[in-house]
Amino acid sequence: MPERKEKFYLTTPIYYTNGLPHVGHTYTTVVCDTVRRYKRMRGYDVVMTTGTDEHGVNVERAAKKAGIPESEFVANMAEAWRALWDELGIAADEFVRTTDIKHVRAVQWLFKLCKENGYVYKGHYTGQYCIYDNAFVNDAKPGENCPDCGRPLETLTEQNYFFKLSAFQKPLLDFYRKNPDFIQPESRKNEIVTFVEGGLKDLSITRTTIRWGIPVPGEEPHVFYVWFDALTAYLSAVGGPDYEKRGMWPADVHFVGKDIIRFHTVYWPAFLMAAMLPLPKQVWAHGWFLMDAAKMSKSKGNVVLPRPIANMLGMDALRYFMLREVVFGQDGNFSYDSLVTRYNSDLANGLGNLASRTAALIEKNFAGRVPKPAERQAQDDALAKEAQSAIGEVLERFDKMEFARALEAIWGVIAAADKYLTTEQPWALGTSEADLERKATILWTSAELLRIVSALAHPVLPDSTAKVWTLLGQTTSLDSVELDGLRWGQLVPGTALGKSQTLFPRVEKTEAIERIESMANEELNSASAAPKPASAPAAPATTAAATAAPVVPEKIGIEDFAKVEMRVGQIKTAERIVGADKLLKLTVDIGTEIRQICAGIAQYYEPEALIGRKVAVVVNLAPRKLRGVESNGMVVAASVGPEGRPVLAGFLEDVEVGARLK
Ligand code: ME8
Repeated sequence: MPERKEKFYLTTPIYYTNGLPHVGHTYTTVVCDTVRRYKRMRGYDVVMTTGTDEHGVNVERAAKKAGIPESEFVANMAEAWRALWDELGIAADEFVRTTDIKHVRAVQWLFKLCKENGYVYKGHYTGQYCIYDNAFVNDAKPGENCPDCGRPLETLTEQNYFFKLSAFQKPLLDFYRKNPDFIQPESRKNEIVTFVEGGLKDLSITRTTIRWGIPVPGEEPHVFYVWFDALTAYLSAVGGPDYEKRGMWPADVHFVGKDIIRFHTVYWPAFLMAAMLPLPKQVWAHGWFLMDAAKMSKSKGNVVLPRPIANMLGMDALRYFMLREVVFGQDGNFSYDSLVTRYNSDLANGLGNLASRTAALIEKNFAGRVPKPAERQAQDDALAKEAQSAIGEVLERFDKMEFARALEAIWGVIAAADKYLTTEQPWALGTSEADLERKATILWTSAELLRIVSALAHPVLPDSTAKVWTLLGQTTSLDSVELDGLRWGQLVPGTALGKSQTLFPRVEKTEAIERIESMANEELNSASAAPKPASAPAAPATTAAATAAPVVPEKIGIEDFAKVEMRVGQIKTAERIVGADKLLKLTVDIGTEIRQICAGIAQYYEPEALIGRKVAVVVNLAPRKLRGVESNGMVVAASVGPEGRPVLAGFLEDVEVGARLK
């Protein structure tokens, strides 16, 4: 652990604003957020930057298609990206937009430095240009397709400002040699070194054919070309020209996908060298998330959306799956099947089950207080040893960005604890003094193991581990726990357990996948049908908030309608959900049982005013999780006005609770 707080600055790419964020973007961002949380728990002063790349031809075209000004288009998009990151528990410290004035100033400042130092000149350029990737393709011939996205290239001649990239071949090669960890993973380093050794051509960094960009001061109509603009965002987020004041630059690590490694390890250090500014310490390029063996991408249209997954299984499930399933650095396949399988096996049956079993037994046998362990037996010591040595291993794995291995080590301990409980059978012990002592030792051991596991897994599963932490009666915030001080044996006997809650309810695979897919379709439809490009948040469990595309519905037969079981329900309790502005958590009496239902009405109804109110409830809807809270049914509401204000359906006459609507 650093003695004084050392700084750690990390970034995600600045994402293009011409499409919805998908699981690929989510992956880089979740990785970055995990490392951010981890470093904080190691005592660093951490800043994480993400943001949106808002200039260029694609945005110009997309805004035109949407029929709105570019500035409005990008503002909507930036909001949609920001909202999604919030929902996924991503706590970036800086969200930089390339249309921010502070960014504009930073780009113009960087250009001035490069120019003053003699690395910028005016010239003409004719080349093959991919408008989708915003890049000239060196050596391509007219009529060829883009080697990256496969779409036709366009021939372009322009007067441009050029950056003397050719002057940086040797300085870059020297830099790579002196900083062997700069390019990660190691396997990608050779690719870059070979590229630079092959010779570097000067780079055009401004355009006159694009309107939507940052102007080159005094040189209009020149605007900065996408990469000179975008890369500077990392610096503008932490002070731009005043970067020294903030003390965060240079970046400790830029996380990127392998598609943009060259821009980050060749262009970016060269721009900074030219400006005589400090260089980032590391660029980490991970592999692709593939869907049906092809790279998931907006242009191919084979994307998986993160929000429906988070709504159904909780954001932690998505975060866990992405980091556990793929070896960081390599490509990995995305499949709903493996997502739900992992959810049920590792989260519901693994961590969730261990937590609920342990808490229930402590509740039952020790009145909800952590028991005092008595004499330890060899198997208790063995488990303690395993957990203690996992701490060291997990920290080492996280340090090396081996997320899958770190999680494997944590889940290895969970499995050992599960086995321990099954063998020791604390539930089968009686009430004699010896039995009670043994029970106390076993349950303390199990609870202590859970405490360790929660702290270790917190960077990946921030929401659910915090719940386990509270369940174990821990009052400090888990975020502020220092991993370096984590040791076996710190769980204080006598601590009162917190309120128990279901962490990961088991789901039926087919139903869960259908539900996720249908929410994803709804989101894609609403995004493509809406006049604005922003991805509307997924509909909570009320028809009022449904934002489906205005397609003409097919007529259905009475037998289809009969499949929907609607009953009169009476609201018993209503409360707001922390962190979910739109949702209320209701308990509703439907005649045969009391159901927990989440409804997207929080902005329009006060919880207290709902108690006792009779509502129409769809009772045979598959349960799902909204913002991590289980919702078992749907309250029916009208959607009123352009903003879709929910108005609860009700009855003018008194009706019996449980009566069926037909
Ligand atoms: O390139 N698998 O933005 P972008 C894994 N604006 N990661 C993926 C992925 C996939 N299938 N698809 C996308 C840009 N990503 C520029 C960046 S930075 C100064 C400017 C992730 O919206 C991955 O991190 O196309 C990739 O590098 C990034 O999204 C590309 O995002």
